Amino acid sequence: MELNEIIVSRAIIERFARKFSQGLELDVAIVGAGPSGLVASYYLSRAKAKVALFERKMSVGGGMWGGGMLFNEIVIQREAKRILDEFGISTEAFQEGYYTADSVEAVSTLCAAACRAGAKLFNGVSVEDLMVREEKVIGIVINWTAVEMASLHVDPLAIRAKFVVDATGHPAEVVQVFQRKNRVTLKTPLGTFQGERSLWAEAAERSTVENTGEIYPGLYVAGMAVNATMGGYRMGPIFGGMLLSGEKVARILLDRLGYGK
Ligand code: 48F
Repeated sequence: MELNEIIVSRAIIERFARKFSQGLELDVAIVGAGPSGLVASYYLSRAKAKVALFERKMSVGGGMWGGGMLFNEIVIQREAKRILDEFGISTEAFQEGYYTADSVEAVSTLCAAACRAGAKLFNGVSVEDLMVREEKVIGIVINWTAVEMASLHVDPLAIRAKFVVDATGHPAEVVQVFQRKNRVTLKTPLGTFQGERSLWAEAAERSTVENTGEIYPGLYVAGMAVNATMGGYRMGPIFGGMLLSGEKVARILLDRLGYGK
């Protein structure tokens, strides 16, 4: 077979354009492809919701690759083991209620499952703002991370979504930019972005799941962004709460979208 470089270029351009233009109007736009975003996108896509994930970095997985302090093993508590089982990720019992998993196997399997379920993943794309109408979030504003890094003055593009999920982890970047620009009242204890507290694994794992949900009409939080937004604690390298939070936000949104009814 004789290779033609222009066909290679055209194939990339046309296929990407098709994928991108099909993603301009979504049921759910998820910002951040860490564990909570990946899990949420898997459950939503599996139920046939139209979902895309937008990830600033080239690689997905967020803080999961590095386990704890670059020791690439993660810990999951009993309550979340069933999720790893469902994805077919191997776990090993450590002691009563505690399980470990290889972080590379965990991230790569979550990602493959989300893509195969139909989630579209746009890496190297940063969400810099939200699209609003009156008192509701109706989409996201995106640009290439390369544009952001080079501080180029390039206008972004907009994606419409029935629901937006901030799964950006510790910075809860989407919630923060939204509040800064619009001075809105959020569904937090003080109505504003609270910021995360220091390490308390047990309390943090509980509250990250409990408080997963809508923070403003159309805008949801999942994963560590929940605790950052609500003033919860950080949990360190235990990942059950991230998986359960991703599952919970998917369940809430499927209900709101009317899937499975
Ligand atoms: O931080 P991250 O893994 O979020 P998570 O799903 O999980 C948190 C844990 O990794 C860990 C923890 C629990 O053990 O505390 O930190 O809550 O993944 C967040 C992803 O969002 C991307 C970022 O690059 C990362 O991969 N991200 C952040 N801001 C943006 C973004 C943005 N504005 N646009 C696109 N992606």
